[in-house]
Amino acid sequence: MAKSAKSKDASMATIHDQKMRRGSGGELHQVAAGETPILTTAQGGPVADDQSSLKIGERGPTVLEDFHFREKIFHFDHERIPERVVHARGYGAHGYFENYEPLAQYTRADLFQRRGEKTPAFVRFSTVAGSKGSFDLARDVRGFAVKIYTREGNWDLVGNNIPVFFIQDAIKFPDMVHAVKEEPDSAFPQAQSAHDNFWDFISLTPESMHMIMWVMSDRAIPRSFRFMEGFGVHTFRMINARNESTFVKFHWKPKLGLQSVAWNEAVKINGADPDFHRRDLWDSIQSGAFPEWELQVQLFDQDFADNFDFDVLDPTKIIPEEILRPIPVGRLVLDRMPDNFFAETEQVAFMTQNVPPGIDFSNDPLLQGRNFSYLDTQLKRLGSPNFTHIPINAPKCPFAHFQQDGHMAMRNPAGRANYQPNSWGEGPRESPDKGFRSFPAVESGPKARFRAESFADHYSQARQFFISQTPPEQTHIAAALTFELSKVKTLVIRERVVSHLLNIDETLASDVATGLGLKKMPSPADAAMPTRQDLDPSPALSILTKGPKRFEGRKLGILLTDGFDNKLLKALQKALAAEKAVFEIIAPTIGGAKASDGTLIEAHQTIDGGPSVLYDAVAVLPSETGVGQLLREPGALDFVADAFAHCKYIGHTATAFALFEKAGISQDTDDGIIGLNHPKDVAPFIKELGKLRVWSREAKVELK
Ligand code: HDE
Repeated sequence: MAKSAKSKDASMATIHDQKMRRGSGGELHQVAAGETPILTTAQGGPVADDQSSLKIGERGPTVLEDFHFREKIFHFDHERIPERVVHARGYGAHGYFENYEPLAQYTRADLFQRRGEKTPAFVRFSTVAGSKGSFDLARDVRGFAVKIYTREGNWDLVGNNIPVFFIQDAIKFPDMVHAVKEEPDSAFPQAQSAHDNFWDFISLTPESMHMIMWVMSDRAIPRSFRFMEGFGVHTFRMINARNESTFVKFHWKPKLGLQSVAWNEAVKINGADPDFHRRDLWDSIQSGAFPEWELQVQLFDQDFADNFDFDVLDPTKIIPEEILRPIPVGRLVLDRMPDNFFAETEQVAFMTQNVPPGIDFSNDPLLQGRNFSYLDTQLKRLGSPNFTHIPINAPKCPFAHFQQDGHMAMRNPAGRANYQPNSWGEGPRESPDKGFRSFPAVESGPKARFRAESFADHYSQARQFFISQTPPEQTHIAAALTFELSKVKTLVIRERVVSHLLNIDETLASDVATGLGLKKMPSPADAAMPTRQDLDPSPALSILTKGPKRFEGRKLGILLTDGFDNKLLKALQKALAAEKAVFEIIAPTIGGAKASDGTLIEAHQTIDGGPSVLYDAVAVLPSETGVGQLLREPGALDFVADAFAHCKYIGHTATAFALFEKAGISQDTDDGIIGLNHPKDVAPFIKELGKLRVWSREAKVELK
């Protein structure tokens, strides 16, 4: 009693010399100088006792009068808002977009007018199918949604890490999403497309075949958000001050190159660290290694559109970069994590229809449908038409309108006039000059439910994607299809998918059919149009040809035991720092390992907590005696066996041989197993690491 009375007195005494601190939601907390802030109710009333509810007698009933208890529980009961119908699991960060050169020739959008100008931005990356608490490394498309707070309002470029989509018309979206989500009767599988409903829908939807090639490729299991491309997908328009339109496709190119993981690795990462992608973004931004992407645009006119092989309004098609070179126009840098996940990342509301003057839509039927859906979904999720009052969604430029009232209205316009025109000389008026004007495209035609004839080719670009991949990437696509279809229980669905693959690539179809143990090859699916065989491979579609060549931004896992060579470790750490790469020490105990010179190095992970799937490459540096301990640890055997099977570079001391032998690894398999016995061995090892994987090992992996 005496104690709480004292703290209350203190709050009253210092009420005049408070420092005010603004929380992430914008509210003011009272912080008495040099003192812990006082806990209050949401009404600001100071709380004396937050440990026990108000009762009649020590063992008596709780009373309704306890307003602090009731407010606290009431608020807790209402903490959840509906998760996003799709893209529920996501992670966001703040940053900025920096414009390279004025783009006035193509667009009047203000953010593109001045060289070197920085505009604040917020990005949310996501998976599509899983719920909010699902794991990060699902085989799935990744959302890449960018909100740029321009001086002319927010521009949301709500893209994905894959430049095409499953369907051609928004009216199919609910079917597509229902099919991929957990099945409605059993409520599983979670965050996985490997089930009957998904493949049933796909096998009956030939327009999805190009997208299927992408989601069965390694693009769908990225190593990090930092190493993915982003795409606006649809054709948009840029409109200049003379009201001239140029078609545009938007691309985000990661500065550190593209990188994905192996499927077997992804499955294990999900167990070892379900937050693998979140943690990666958090760690890199917190350590000052700010992720960066270049914005590139493919610009084209009506003439190009009319002569291109496919319809530029069809979101299941790309324009290969070799045909139309993307032009760099700026860069996006992420340099700050949100103060609060819920306030910012969960409540951020992206909307495709948020475009500034100078950016406009095309008639892509998917984009047109999205422009309805995103506004609608915000009302459901955020519960009020005033969701733009939430700081993360509010424009950062001046804004003025006559919208008023509604739930949670934070900022009603002041003054008498709440309409216009008015005679009071108050309030904003529209500006024909500065305001958004839609491009006056001329449209005509009968009213009907159309699917354009020009959208009918479903296989040619699927084939082009497949033949553009390197052999290991092609193997991964076949393996992914085999894996997914092996989870499909209905034989006819498996056969139907193979019948589509026959229209894409015969070898792919026969590899999958063999993998599935199909008794006989089905006939090719009926195709609205024959598959074109004359499209050239597009090397830009391969991840491996866009690799980083450097180890920058990557992580080495260093497995140590007592008695390790500290000089070697120091040389390794120095070289990694020079490469701007990071490392973690893995040791039998979290207390660390003692070097032969007596130095104690703390561990970041124990062997079970830091399996090699969490690292881009590994170094195994046990001492002569320490290796004996590793031989008894199943986790240590998995550490090296997985690193080997996942084609990673493995640096090692000669003392590690015994471990390799027990794990069934033959050291002379390839050049990716590199001796690290002396500090001078470090430089060549680090140089090799830039290649990231020895994919040629994949065919040879044989764990004895
Ligand atoms: Fe979305 N999508 N989508 N989508 N989408 C949503 O909006 C929708 C599509 C994408 O991090 C929803 O706020 C329709 C393509 C991202 O908050 C919803 C169609 C692309 C995000 C919605 C599509 C995307 C969403 C759910 C078919 C890549 C997450 C919650 C016409 C270009 C944004 C929400 C974030 C989210 C509708 C197809 C990207 C329901 C109707 C194609 C990155 O409004």
